[in-house]
Order: sequence, then C-alpha cells, then structure tokens
Amino acid sequence: MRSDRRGRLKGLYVITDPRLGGGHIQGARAALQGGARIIQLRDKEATTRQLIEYAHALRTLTREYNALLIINDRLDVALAVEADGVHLGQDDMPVLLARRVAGEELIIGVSAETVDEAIRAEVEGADYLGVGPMFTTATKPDAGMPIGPERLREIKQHVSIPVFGIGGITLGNAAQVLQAGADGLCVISAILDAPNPMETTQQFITLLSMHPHTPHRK
Ligand code: TZP
Ligand code: MG
Repeated sequence: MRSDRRGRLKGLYVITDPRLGGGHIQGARAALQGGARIIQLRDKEATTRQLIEYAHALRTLTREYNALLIINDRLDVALAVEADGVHLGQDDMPVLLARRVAGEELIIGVSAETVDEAIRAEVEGADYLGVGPMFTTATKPDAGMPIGPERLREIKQHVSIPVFGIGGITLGNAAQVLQAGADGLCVISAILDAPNPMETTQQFITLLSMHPHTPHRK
C-alpha cells in the first residue's frame, strides 16, 4: 500500500544549503515557520557523520511541523533517519535499484531536464520530478543551461507524477513556472539568502495559493 505522504507532493519545497540561512537547521526552521511543508537536506560537502547528524535534527524538526523530509543523493541516510524520501539526480543510484532497496513507502524524487529523462523516471517508479534549471542559478555551479518553463510545460504533458520547477526561482519569476503547469517550486537562495527567510517563505506560499494546480492521475 502506498502511503498518503505522496499526496503532499505539491506547493513549496525548500532545499537547505550549509552556507545559507544560518545553515541547515536554522534555514529549515525559518522555512517551516513560514509555512513550508517539504524540506530537503542537501549538502555536497558534509561527511557522512555530519549528514546523519543534520538529517536526525531535521527529522525531529520536520515532525514538529508535520512536514516531509527528503534527503538529497543518499538513500542510505534517508533510510537511516526514517526520512520520507530521497532525491536522486541522473548520476545517482538508478530509480529501479533505489526502489528495490527502499521498498514502496519511501518517496523517490528524480531530477530531469528532458522529456525522455522525465518519462523514464516515471516508468521506473519516481514519485515526483524536479525539473530545471528553470533560470540561471549560482547555487549549483554545475547546473546546465536554463531549460525554462516551456520545457516544464512539455514534460507535464508526458508524465502524471507531480512536477516541481527548480533553479533560479524567485518571487519575481515564480508565476511563469506555475503558469507552465508546475505542481510546486523548489527554492534555495531566494528564500535562504533573503534578509528574512520566514517572511519570504510566507510570500512564496501566498503566491502559490493564487495558482491552483491540476489533480494528478495517481
Ligand atoms: N538543481 C538544479 S538547480 C539547483 C539544483 C539543486 C539549485 C537551485 O538553487 P536556487 O538558489 O533556488 O537557484
Ligand atoms: Mg544528486
């Protein structure tokens, strides 16, 4: 049986960054206080021990707010701290293998830049997609060229799982991503590098509430 945590895959999805917002815990707390209900732990530099420590702290914090916790890259860490999900890029563990290890309950998110990647991810069992970079971003130096909201619109026509736009999303351009059909927005710097991350989170949520999304087939 697939749990209803998948029904919560929409809206604002805030990804933490060790360098922004006072670090993972402080940044996540501000986003949660502002109303975010999906948090991803993303840290490309932490040791496994450090990552486990952050993940445990975020597991406690996200439970207080009844929010989903997703771990970037590391299925083992996600399982170890009983996170709700793992997020995998095209160079990470293949979705089929991750599903075999994780079982049915764990949410598996996948990054996709093209229609082919999106379709393959869904066929292999992904629960949602992160599609981007929508716009230029300084947060992920190895991100490719922006693919823009039109690619997201195209991807939406080919998959039935929720699609989040990611990369360079700000309060100023978020409407374009939502108009292209995004079910949600993944945001790092526009929130965690803002003067007041909690208030900026609230502003994103207000903006999202003005763009009702379409229901999914599953
Ligand atoms: N994947 C594609 S772009 C990106 C990731 C993790 C970075 C998004 O960060 P920002 O600050 O919201 O542009
Ligand atoms: Mg990855």
